[in-house]
This record gives sequence, structure tokens and C-alpha cells, in this order.
Amino acid sequence: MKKILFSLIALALCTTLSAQAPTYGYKNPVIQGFHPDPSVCRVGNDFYLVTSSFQYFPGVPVFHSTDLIHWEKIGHCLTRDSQLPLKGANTWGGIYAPTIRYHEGTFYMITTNVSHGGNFLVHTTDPRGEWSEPVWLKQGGIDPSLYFENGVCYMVSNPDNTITLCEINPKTGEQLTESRAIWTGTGGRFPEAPHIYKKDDMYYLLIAEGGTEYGHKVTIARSRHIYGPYESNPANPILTHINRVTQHSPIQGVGHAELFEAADSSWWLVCLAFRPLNGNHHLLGRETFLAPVRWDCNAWPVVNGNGTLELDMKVPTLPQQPAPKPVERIDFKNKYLDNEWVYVRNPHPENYRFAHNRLCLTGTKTSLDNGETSPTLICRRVTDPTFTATTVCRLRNASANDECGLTVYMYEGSHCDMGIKQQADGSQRLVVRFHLGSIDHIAYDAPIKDEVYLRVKGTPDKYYFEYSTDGKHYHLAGNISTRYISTETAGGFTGNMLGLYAISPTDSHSEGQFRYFEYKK
Ligand code: 6LW
Repeated sequence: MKKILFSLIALALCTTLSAQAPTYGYKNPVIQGFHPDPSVCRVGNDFYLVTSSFQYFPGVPVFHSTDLIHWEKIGHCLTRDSQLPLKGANTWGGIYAPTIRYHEGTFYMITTNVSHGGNFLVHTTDPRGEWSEPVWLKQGGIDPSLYFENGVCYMVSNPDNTITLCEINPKTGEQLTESRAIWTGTGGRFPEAPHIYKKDDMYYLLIAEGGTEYGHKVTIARSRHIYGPYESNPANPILTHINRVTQHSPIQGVGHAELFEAADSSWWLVCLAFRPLNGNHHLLGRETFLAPVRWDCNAWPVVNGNGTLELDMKVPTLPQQPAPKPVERIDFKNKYLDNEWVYVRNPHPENYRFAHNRLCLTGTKTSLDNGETSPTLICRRVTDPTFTATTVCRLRNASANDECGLTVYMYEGSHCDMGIKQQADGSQRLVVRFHLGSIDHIAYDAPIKDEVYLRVKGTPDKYYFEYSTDGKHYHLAGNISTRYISTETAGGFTGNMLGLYAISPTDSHSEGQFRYFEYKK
């Protein structure tokens, strides 16, 4: 009787719980802000996702989800200088598209450091923990991926714009077979992002073509044998926004995808795309999108019915489990930074410390215009078309021209800074400066005293730079059309970041001391 009662209670609980978990509809992008080239692996009911990181340190963020919609950033694969040399890496350099795979208890992440050493992989048994030292690989090209079958580890990448396959020892990196060309795609430029899957005794080769701009598309081919010959899907591309039906879609540049199966046998796809916000200009970089896939036995996969995506996806989903929300306000007195924060290239840890209930940044000669080494700058992604970012800081022990403040940073060639600047006579001024390619423009320069609140208000069309001495009444110190700092104008593979910085042209050991940082959408 007790047993029956217990079972009844358990059943009632399960029914209520599953009744509570929604299983319909979600919003794209599922990971907002600069998070391109997504790759996913599944272990039971857990999905792990990685994205590219270019010049930023630590590199290759790792996300976890059980419903594919809510993703929690659980760490980074590349957290040590020995794994991630980034000297001279810019927004077109450093770490390109990663692939994550799980095989016999081990997670593998394979990627390219285009600035140092080319293709390599790292592995771990705990994706929330530390990953191995890099295992360097011989086969070139970008976008390497792994496929495991019967004790063999295959590596695929795109040297010479040709999808190329070989066998490797994933623990030593040794290449065990000659590299063999297997497909060049359907004729689009930049055949890249290859992944191999096996289904119904066929090998499927998924790639991207057309380049990562408006001509981007996803195509697929299949073969009975892993080395080919591969037959192209007559319905290619299986996903693109290049056509007239999506000409006015708020999502563009759809490509670089990964296909995978959930535990309930449903198929899904993640890919990158961008959201034009100011005319044809995009600010947030390439983001991660999700789509359902229908993949019948012996058939070609069909993405979201007609090979396009929407922001508002009206489709059945896995039971939805909201992930913890990112913190809006970080008080530096807690001596803690969450894993949203990254540095540009390999940071100098001695220039970052918590003291006086603040985050203290020691300025160096390396300015934000420097593309070789690491300025004192700690950043997080802009993740929303409309946002307000606020910090409060003071500049201490400063010599003439030392500075600290808040920047909207695309890369060294394109950033808008608002900061406190030390004068030769000991006074301080509030300066707003736009550094846009060869143009350096001072938008504001006025006296200021001691601690100052700095606020950037972002809208799709304009960024507004404001400051306050009491945190209540703000003065507008400048504004700029977002077009100037968009990917279309500035270039690069990354997106807008918000950064706290300090600079000292004479290495005077002055400090920018920040009390908190708040980001609200
Ligand atoms: C990536 C390539 C691409 O390696 O852009 O859009 C490159 N796709 O596949 C950098 O993200």
C-alpha cells in the first residue's frame, strides 16, 4: 500500500513538473552577442556548446544546456598562456571555429589558432574544469572537426578551400593517413565549417559556403564511404537567408552550422547569423541561433521546414529549463568577476587587483590602439540592441596623460572611449574620444573632480556617452552613429564589447579604481 501511495505521489509530481516545463516556442538568437561558429555535443541529456573567441583571453567559451534554448556559460577551454598564445592576434586572428566532441568519457575541442601554430586540439574529462595542453596537428586549413568510428579518429578541415580528411591519433596529434580531398561544395566561395555525421549507414558531410556575410549558406553531401565520392543534396542549400523570401529578415548571414540529435531522437541545428541593427550594419557580431530539423530515414535533413530562421520560433521544443540569469550588477567589493569578462590577448595579471573595495587597473604604455600586446582592459560582450552600461571610477597616483574609463571596443582600430584624463597641473578632465580607423576625434573635454559615473546608453542607431558626479544627474558628453563601430564599417570577426581600461604613457603605476559595473538591457 505504502509503495502504491509513493508511486502515485511520484507520478503526480512528475506530471506537475512536466506540465510546468514549456515545450513550445523560443526566441533566437539562443546565445546573444558575439558568439560565432557554434558546435555542439551531447552526453545523455546534457548539451555542451563552444564558440570562437579570436583575440580574447580566455578562449573558446563553453556553454551547457538541457533544452538547447537556455545556455549557461560554464567556463572556457583555453585558460592558460601555454594553450593560447595571442601576441599580435587581432579581430581577424587568434582562435577560429572550434568543434566539440565527446568520445568514450573524454571531451575534445579542436580549433585553429590562425596567429600561432594552426590546428590543435585539447581534451578533458570535465568540461567545467581545465583542459589539456594543446596537441598540435599537421593538416592545415581552418574549421577542423573530429569524427570517431570503430576506434578511428578522423579529422576534417579545409586546406586550399577543399574539404580534406585524414586519420589522426587524438592523444598525440600524429597524422596516421595522407590528407585526402573529399568535397569542394556546390561552387560557393569559402567552403568551410565541415562536420561529418553517420546516419542510416550513410556519411553526411555538412559545410558552409559563400563566406560569413550576406551570401552565407549551409550545404550537405553524402556518401556510402567516408572518403567519398560525396553526392550533393539536390535541395542545397539546406539553410540560407540569401534568397528573396528572407531579403527583409532581421536575421542575415546565416551559415556555419552543426547538426545533432537529442535523447528523444529529435534533430536540431545550431548556426551563426547576425542581426542588422542600423540599416545594413550589425554591432553584436555573429550570434548563435537554433533551429529544429526533420531528418527522416534515408532522407536529407530539412531545417525548420523551409531552410530559414526566425527570431520568434513557433515550434515544439525540448522541456524548457531556464538557466540562471546573468548578473546585472557586479560590485567589485566582492572581489569577484564572473566568466563574462575577458581580456584582449594574454593579460598581465599584475595589472589587475581588488583593493579599496574596488577593481583596480594599473595603466601601462599599451594603449587601446595597440594590436600587438595586451592593454590593461577587461571586457564583456554587448548582448542586446538596447542597453545601458554604467560604472563609477576614479584615477589615483596619476601623471600627466594617464587615463582610466569605459570603452565601447570593437578592436584596436575601432573603439569609443570615455574616461578621466590626468592633466600636467594635477587637475583631471573628462574626455570622450572616438578612434575609428585613421580618424581620432575628441567629442568632449571638460574639467572633472574625483570620482565620476560613466554611462553608455546603446540603441540600434546611436551610442550615447554620459557622465555624472552624483550618479543621479547625467550630462551628455557625446554620441555617435553605431554605423561607425559596426562590423560593416570597422571590419573583423568579433562584435562590440564594453571594457574598463587604464592607460599610463609613462608607466607611472597609476590606477583606475572602479566600484561597480552594471549592464541592463
Ligand atoms: C570561421 C569560418 C567562418 O572559421 O568564419 O562564418 C570564420 N564562418 O567558418 C571565423 O569565424
